[in-house]
Amino acid sequence: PAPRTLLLTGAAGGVGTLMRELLPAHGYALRPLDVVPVPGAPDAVVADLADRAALREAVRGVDAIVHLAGISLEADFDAIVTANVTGLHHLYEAAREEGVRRVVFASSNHAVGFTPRPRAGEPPVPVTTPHRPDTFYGLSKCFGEDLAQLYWDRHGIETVSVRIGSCFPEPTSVRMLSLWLSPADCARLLHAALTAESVGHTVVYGSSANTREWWDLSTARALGYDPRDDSEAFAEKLLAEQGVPAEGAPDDLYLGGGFTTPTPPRWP
Ligand code: 15L
Repeated sequence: PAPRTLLLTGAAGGVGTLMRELLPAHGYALRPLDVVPVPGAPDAVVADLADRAALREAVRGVDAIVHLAGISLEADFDAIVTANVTGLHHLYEAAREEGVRRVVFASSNHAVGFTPRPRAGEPPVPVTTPHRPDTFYGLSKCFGEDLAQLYWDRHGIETVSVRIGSCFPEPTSVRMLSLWLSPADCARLLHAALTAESVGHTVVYGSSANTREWWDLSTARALGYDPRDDSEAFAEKLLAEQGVPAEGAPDDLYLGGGFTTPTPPRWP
C-alpha cells in the first residue's frame, strides 16, 4: 500500500516549510519534526538528531520518512559530522528498529559540486558521475548516499536520495536557472519517490523541467516524476539583472557554483 503517514524532518527549514504546505494535497498526513519549534504546528516533535530515544519514538508507526533535517550549508567539520553523519545514522537506526521501510533523503547538488557544468552540446551530468563534494557539507551528502545504500543492502530499507538543486519559490540567480526545483515540483518528486515500487537505493537529481538543465532527470522520471515547471519564465529578468556569469567564475565552471570557493555560504 502507498505510504500515507510521513515523518517530515527539518519541518521548520526552508524546504520543510514549503513541503508542509504542499505534501498534504498529495494525500499525506505529516508528523513534522525539527530541532526548533515548527511555526504553526504545535503538535510537531521538537527533537535533536542526537536524541536516539526521541527519534525512535518519532518514527514509530509512520509509513515513510522524508529526511530534510541537518545542516544545509557549509559549517565546521565537527558540526557537520554531528548533524549530518551521526544524526543520519541515528535516524536510520530508528527506522530499522521500528520497521520503517522507505526513506527519502535530501542529498544535494553539492555532493557533486566540483563536477564541471556541461557546456552547450555536452551531455547532461548523469547520476553515476563520481562524487565530487565541494564542501564538508557536500561530503556529508556523499556519506548519506552511501549510508542509504548500506541500509538497503544490509537491512532492506529503501531510499531515494534526491540531489536537490535549488528549491526556493523562485530562482534568484542565473545558476539557479539550471538547478531550480520549484516547490510544486519538489512535492511531485517526493510523492514519486514515496510511491514508486522497488526503488532499492535510487539516486535522482531534483529539479524542474528547466530549459537550461545541467543534469539528467531520467532516474527521477523513471520513478514517475513528471515536472511541470521551467525556470525559463525567470530567465529574462535574471539575465537582465545579473548578466551571464563571467568566464571562469565559479557559477560558470562548476555545478556547485559559489560553494566551490574558499568562502562557501555558511550555516546557520
Ligand atoms: C544546497 O544544498 C543548499 O542547502 C541550499 O541552501 C542552496 O544553496 C542549494 O544547495 C544551491 O546550490 O543552490
